[in-house]
Amino acid sequence: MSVHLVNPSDNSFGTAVITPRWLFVLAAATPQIVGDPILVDESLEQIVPESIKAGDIVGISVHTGNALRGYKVGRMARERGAWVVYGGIHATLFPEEALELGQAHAVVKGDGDVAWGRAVTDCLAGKPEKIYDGGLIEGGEFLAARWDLMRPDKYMWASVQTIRGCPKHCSFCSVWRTDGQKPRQRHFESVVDEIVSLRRLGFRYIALADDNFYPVTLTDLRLAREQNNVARLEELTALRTERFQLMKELARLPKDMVFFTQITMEAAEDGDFLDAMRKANIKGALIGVEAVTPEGLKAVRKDWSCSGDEMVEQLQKFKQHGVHVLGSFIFGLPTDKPATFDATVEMALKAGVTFAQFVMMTPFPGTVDFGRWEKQQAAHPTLVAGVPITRYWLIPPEIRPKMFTPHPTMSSDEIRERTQKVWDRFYNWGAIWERSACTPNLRARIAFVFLSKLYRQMYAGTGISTDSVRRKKSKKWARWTSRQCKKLFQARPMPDLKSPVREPVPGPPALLHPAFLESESETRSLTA
Ligand code: B12
Ligand code: SF4
Repeated sequence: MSVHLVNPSDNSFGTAVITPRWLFVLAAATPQIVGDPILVDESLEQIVPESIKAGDIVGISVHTGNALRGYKVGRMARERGAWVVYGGIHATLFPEEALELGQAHAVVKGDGDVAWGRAVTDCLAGKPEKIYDGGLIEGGEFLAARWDLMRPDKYMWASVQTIRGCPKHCSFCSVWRTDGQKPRQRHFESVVDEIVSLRRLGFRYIALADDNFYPVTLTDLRLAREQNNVARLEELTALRTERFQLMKELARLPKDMVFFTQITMEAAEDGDFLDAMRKANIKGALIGVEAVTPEGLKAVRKDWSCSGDEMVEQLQKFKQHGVHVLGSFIFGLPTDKPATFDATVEMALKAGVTFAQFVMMTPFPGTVDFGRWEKQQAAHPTLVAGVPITRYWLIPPEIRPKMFTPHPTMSSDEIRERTQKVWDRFYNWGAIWERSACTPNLRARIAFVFLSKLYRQMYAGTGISTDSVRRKKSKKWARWTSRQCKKLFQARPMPDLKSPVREPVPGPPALLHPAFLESESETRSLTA
């Protein structure tokens, strides 16, 4: 018998931008007794049904966007006599749906690092439980991925997670609810060893698949000190110190390595942190800007973020410290007006963000927005092809609306068209060429142009467009461009590369305070 792990996708491009990390982590979690699992990433190519035999175990990961395809794969596998197990964020939130529509034998909720092994063992014994609660494991328990099972020629970037969870509570985001508000930080040694194994294979571009790379703000530290909360101050300082240790180690890796992460804009306050990022070759970060007006920020519960010129300045700080920004903006918020679209793109251009994404408001399950919408819909549910709109992921993609929640003043079409125009303006050839000046040489500049166009095509071209000819053309273009980009990202493998030698530290590492937590003596009196 074999174990198969399937990453479902309706769109196969032959080459993918980023490795789906769960696939390689679950491979590491697969009990040795069943041998190496067979990994199928459908964003490369679709699964071959004949590869599944009776008695095999098939693990399928679903997020909301690929749930429908995932259920189809599961039904196919069950029909062929396999054990079917689901996991991932969507299955965590809707286990009953996976059992019913995906014909699962079992669903693993939460983290799979430990629970997947139990599910496999029980399937082998012919007695899987319906639900396994993987919960939220500690950072130290996160498994390193099995990169030896990856096809390196198929991906541009590999992904390594350094931290899970986020202390914020944005209304459109499920992370703080499903992954917790307590940051779960992985030991930096494990992160670095994994990155070294990827560089050996020829990967120099690594996406740090983090919820928020800056888990401790200066305000958090200040508050803990003002409240005389020594335990909290120690805890936060330890987290911060380990962030710096990680970055120090990353800085010792081959100089051609490039990292990219996700971070909140608050990091602009911390020059030391941004400098450490630059030295660590963390050259870019996705920042959820979401909205540019105070009303918009309040609507998404991000009123801790600044707006207007202050926002421009904060975004510019990243670039000044050598960290490029991929700004992420949401359109379709109830506070949006027609003028918001131009104001947003102008802000993005003024702030000099290197990349930007403009997504349309989607109520993802598990979020505050989703809960509110579901309540509103409860009395008179809107149906599309017989499916309640609050289960939009079950509507066939060809007839699925592009927006789900009505806007008080604009139609969905108006929002979609205006969003498309914003993408077109931000990613026109002239604007991209101008932005590409930030690269060090012509080769990098060409890579930048290709990547910008690919990014725009993959997100805006296939997602927003309602016109099927445009969508098809867009997919073809994305397929061709991704092949060219792959070549630009390839690096010479370094099979002999070793992890940097770590000197044994006598006792716990010295805790790193920011300057405002001042003199050593005051710190000692607080933590004594
Ligand atoms: C890195 C990341 C990205 C990266 C890389 C994506 C990639 N190809 O890997 C980028 C920036 C490209 C990205 C894009 C998007 N992302 Co994203 N992303 C993440 C992030 C931060 C980490 C994902 C990750 O790699 N984690 C590491 C792995 C190891 O963890 P994991 O996937 O959760 O898997 C564990 C468990 O879930 C479980 N498990 C998972 N699968 C299975 C299967 C089985 C059988 C079992 C037993 C267990 C199991 O075990 C694993 C190990 O513990 C998550 C947030 C999060 N905390 O999950 C959001 C997240 C997954 N993204 C999200 C979204 C919405 C998107 C976008 C739609 C954003 C947008 N509007 O464009 C796109 C969609 C891209 C796509 N088509 O997949 C949402 C999904 C919400 C939902 N309900 O589906 C999340 C949860 C963030 C959020 N704000 O809520 N994303
Ligand atoms: S959107 Fe970002 S900052 Fe807000 S809760 Fe989610 S991960 Fe945290």
